[in-house]
Amino acid sequence: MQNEQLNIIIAGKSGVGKSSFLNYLSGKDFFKTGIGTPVTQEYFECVEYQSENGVTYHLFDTKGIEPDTASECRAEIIKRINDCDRKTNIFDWIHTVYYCFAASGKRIESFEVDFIKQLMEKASVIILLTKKDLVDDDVINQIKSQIRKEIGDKVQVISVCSVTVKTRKGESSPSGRESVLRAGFLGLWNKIAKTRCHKIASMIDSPIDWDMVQRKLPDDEVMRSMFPEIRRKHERLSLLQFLQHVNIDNLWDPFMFSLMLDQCRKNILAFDAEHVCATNQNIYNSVFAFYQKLNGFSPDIIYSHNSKEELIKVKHYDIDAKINGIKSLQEELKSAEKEVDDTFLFDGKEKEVLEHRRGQYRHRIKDTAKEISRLLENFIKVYQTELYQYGQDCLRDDQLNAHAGPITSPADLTRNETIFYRIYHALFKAHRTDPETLAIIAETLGISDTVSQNIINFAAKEI
Ligand SMILES: Nc1nc2c(ncn2[C@@H]2O[C@H](COP(=O)(O)OP(=O)(O)OP(=O)(O)O)[C@@H](O)[C@H]2O)c(=O)[nH]1
Ligand SMILES: [Mg+2]
Repeated sequence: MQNEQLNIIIAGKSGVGKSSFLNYLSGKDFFKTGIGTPVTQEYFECVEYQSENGVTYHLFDTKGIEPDTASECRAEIIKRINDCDRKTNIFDWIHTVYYCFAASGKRIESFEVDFIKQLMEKASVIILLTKKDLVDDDVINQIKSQIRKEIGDKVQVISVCSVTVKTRKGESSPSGRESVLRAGFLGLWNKIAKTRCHKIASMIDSPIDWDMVQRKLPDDEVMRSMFPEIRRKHERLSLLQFLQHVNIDNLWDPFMFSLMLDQCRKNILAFDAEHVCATNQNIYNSVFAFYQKLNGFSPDIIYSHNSKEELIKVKHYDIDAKINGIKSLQEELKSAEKEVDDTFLFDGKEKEVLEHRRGQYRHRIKDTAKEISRLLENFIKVYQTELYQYGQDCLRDDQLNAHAGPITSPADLTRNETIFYRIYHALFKAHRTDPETLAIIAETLGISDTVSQNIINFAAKEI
């Protein structure tokens, strides 16, 4: 993949520290910041940041959201995401939205919760608790549990401090940047996971080729005059939706349905499940190579093959056998139609038979379409679970390796890492830093060898 870049929008109420955070993240004093009246007045002013590992970040600042401007802000941000996501290159999409709450602020308001939920459908959202230097850990934990309750536990929450200022707790120093940069990967992954399933399913359940239908129209004046209306009405339906749900005029049924079934048959026969799975694997490889570039280590992913099995079931669906069954019903239908046409004085029995045949015919078509849809739905469900799991694996690795690189500030440590760091200090004072004991403590706290070594190195430098 070329042009590897992550595009990120930051949003949140005015004064929560959006611009300050982007300045801290990019290491440039690019955005104006300040207190009092809203500072940032434009949407999507952009700063570019190149990380040491060669990943480009496009960071878009936005105007603060307030209750009275919430709908304008929402519309602007959602529109930008939609516009970018239409591009073919995945690296042009908007991958992540950082939504900021000030840890020192008042409670989270309901208009913000609604907005975040809406954003979560469009991009992956990371919640930043800004100004963490102004509050104690208890407050951070309280806000985190409020977020979990109101927004759900799938959203990542990272607390950050973006500036160096004197506070009543002493001098604050910026922290949280590494975790935020690292979390950017998940936005990219979630986007791919979301779109890829549907793209594969659409190889079978494709849009209807209406031009082809038009070309094949029989030389029948009534049919030709009615065609534009039928097309207009069903233009947006997919093949399987059409086959399952549409009741068109009697005259059209066999003609329309057999053309649609034929398209479906072609799609299934042309569908190369093995090739699709190999392509998936290539996509995983390149995305996880990107992950490695971003994080400095490969994610430890155990691939499953359940979705492949589901795809092979779709491929093995014997559509020809189904179509042959339907064809013989079509013959019966034709002869029932002829019967009605030929009967000059009928007592209604012929019509009854015709209706019955028609019902059978439609029923069989719908059943076939339902079976194929069910196979596809199963595939999508299994595939989404798999992709979600891979994302979770990456997240787990991130947490495990959170400080696989050098540590710059104790404020960056997680809860258990802080415990380890404090125990190390205490043991050091008592001259009891025996490696075996330390290894046991690290393991008990779920801290990897690399990370514990980094903490020890950092603590040793301090002492
Ligand atoms: N103590 C502390 N102050 C911060 C932090 N981040 C930002 N601030 C201060 O908060 C004030 C507002 O910061 P901005 O970055 O301008 O906030 P904003 O969200 O961009 O605000 P608008 O542009 O008005 O929407 C500034 O005075 C910053 O110095 C932080 O982490 N800790
Ligand atoms: Mg601003």
